[in-house]
Amino acid sequence: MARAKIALIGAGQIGGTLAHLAALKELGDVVLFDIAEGIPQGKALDIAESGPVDKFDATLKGTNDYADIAGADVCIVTAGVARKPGMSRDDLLGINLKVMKSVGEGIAQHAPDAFVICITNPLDAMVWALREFSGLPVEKVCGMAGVLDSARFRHFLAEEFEVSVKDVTAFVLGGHGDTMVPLTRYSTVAGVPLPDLVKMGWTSQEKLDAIVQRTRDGGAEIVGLLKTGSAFYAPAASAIEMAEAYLKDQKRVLPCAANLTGQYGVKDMYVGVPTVIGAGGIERVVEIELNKDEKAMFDKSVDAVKGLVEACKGIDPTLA
Ligand code: A3D
Repeated sequence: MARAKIALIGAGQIGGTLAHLAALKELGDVVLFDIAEGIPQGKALDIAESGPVDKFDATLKGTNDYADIAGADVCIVTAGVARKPGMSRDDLLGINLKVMKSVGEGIAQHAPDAFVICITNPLDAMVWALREFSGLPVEKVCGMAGVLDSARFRHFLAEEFEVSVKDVTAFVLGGHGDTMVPLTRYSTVAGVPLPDLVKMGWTSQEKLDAIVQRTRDGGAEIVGLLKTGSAFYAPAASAIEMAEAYLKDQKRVLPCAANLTGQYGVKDMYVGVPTVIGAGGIERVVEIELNKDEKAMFDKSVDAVKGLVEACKGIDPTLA
């Protein structure tokens, strides 16, 4: 069987890391696309030259021509601008919306059968716009945020409990922003929910609340440290997990920004929810029961996403 083809639209910090991970994991042949001349070509060649050392079989090609993504099985989109200190994700809306238009059209023309994972911020609005501009089926277009937000939550919890990250599961719902909803009730250490661990004296409610807040601010914490850009290792690893679930039909249960058709009382919007990812793309949205407080937090998050989508429609009338 021929190798899968993975197109990475945007060859910046995340794009380069995605290419490296995809090659190391032998997920398929990689095409790195960017408007910046030389960057995708240079990164592709550099990674290809690591192949003999790391012993992976994958070709890597850098390009400035959309025609080279033809027939891609997966497209991961990071094209656009990243945050600098003092900027919120929402500050990127206007400029990245224009980028989503050209990317959506490029994918529609050259890789209409691909599973598309958007990473560009502000995530929930950009994935919605990318779907609108590309016209691809909603189940084939999704956004990466929940896997990353949950990974951050899991990392902080594993540190607090001094246990392996492998035994910590975490649930984060809602938009990828300050209103995201880390669900402690559905987050566990080896199946034991966090509220029970508080009762068992493993941690205090105050410490748990602080971890929840640190998770919400996880992106800003990295931006504050790096000063020249935003996180890229963990975002890339998270999108690769989603791409692998699709390519290998793993039916993984992963949180991601998915188009809702009435689930959680939301229609025609992309919001972070648990999903099943397999060969059909987003095969299912998992609708869990939320208590009153969780529902209120989720609704607040949905309202924030709604505001951004309305702002997109104001900038590009073709979206209205
Ligand atoms: P960066 O290193 O700046 O790479 C972006 C790349 O996009 C650059 O190489 C640009 O040349 C390229 N580009 C710009 N316009 C176009 C275009 N029209 N077509 C093709 N390529 C273009 O950024 P990064 O890789 O660090 O981040 C990429 C995006 O991901 C940003 O919007 C970040 O805010 C976002 N991000 C999202 C998360 C989530 O969890 C959702 C996490 C971290 C970063």
